Amino acid sequence: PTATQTAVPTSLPTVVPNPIEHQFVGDEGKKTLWVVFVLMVIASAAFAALSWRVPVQRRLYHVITTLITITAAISYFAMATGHGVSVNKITIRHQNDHTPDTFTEVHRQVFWARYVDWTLTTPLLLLDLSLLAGLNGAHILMAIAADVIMILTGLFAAFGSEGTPQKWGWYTIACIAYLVVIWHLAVNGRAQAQAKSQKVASFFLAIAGFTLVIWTAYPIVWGIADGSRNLSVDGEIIAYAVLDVLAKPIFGIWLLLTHANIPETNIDLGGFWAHGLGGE
Ligand code: RET
Repeated sequence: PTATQTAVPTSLPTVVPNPIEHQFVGDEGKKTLWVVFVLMVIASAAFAALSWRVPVQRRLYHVITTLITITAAISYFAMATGHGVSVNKITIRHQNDHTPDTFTEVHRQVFWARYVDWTLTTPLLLLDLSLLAGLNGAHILMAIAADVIMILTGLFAAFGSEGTPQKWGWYTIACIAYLVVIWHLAVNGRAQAQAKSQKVASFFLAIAGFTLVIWTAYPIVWGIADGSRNLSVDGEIIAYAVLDVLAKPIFGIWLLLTHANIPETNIDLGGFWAHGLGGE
C-alpha cells in the first residue's frame, strides 16, 4: 500500500508585517523640555523669595503658587530625562478599492508625566483663583473635583483605542468636566468677586479671563497632537511648553505682584496657619 501523499508546499506563505511609523521626541523637543525645567526652577525660587518679604499670615497665595511651579519643574525633569513617557500603539486601516485593506502601525510617545503634573497643579491654580474670588467651600470642592475628572479622563483618552467610542468618548467626558470648571469660575467666581470689591472684581476678571484663554488652548493642542496626530511629538512639546509657561510662571508672578497691592485679596487664615495648634 502506498502512503497517502500530501502536497508539501514548496514555499511557506510569508507574513508581511505592517509598516511601523515611529513618532518620537527629537533634539528640539528635548531641548525645550530642559529649558522649561530651568524656567520652572527659577520661577519657584522667585516665588519663594517673594514670600519671605511678607509675614507668614500673608503667604497663602505664595505657598500655593510656589508648589505649582515646583511640581512642574519635577515633571519637566522627568520628561527631559526620558521618564514619564510611554508608547501608544495605534493600528490605522487604509481602505483600498480593488486590493485588500492595508494597515500601518503608529507608535507615538505619550508623556503621561504631564497628566500627573496637571492633576496636582490645575487644582492648585483653581484654588488660587477661587480664593481670590472668595468662592465658598462647596463650589471650590466641586470645581476641583470636575478638574481632576477632566485631567484623568484626558489621560484615558490619550491611551484610548481608535475605531471604537473609547478615545473620543473619554475626550468628550473631559470636555464636559471642563465646562463644569468654567461654569464655577465664570458664574460663581465672578459674582463672589463682585461682592468683595470693585478692585478685586476687575482683577479677577482679567486673570480668570487670561486663564480661560490659555486653558482652552490645551484641549485644542491635544486634539491636533494626540487626537489626530497632525502635530509631531516635538511640535506638541513646544506648544505645551509655551502654554505651561504662561499658565504657571506668568500667571503666578501676575497674581503675587497684584495681590500685594490689593489688601482685599488677603484672607484671614486664623491661628493655625501662622502659629500651629495648641497653646493660647
Ligand atoms: C485635556 C484633554 C481632554 C480634554 C480637555 C483637556 C484639558 C486640559 C487642560 C489642561 C490645563 C493645564 C494647565 C497646566 C498648567 O500648566 C486633558 C488636554 C478639556 C485645561 C493649566
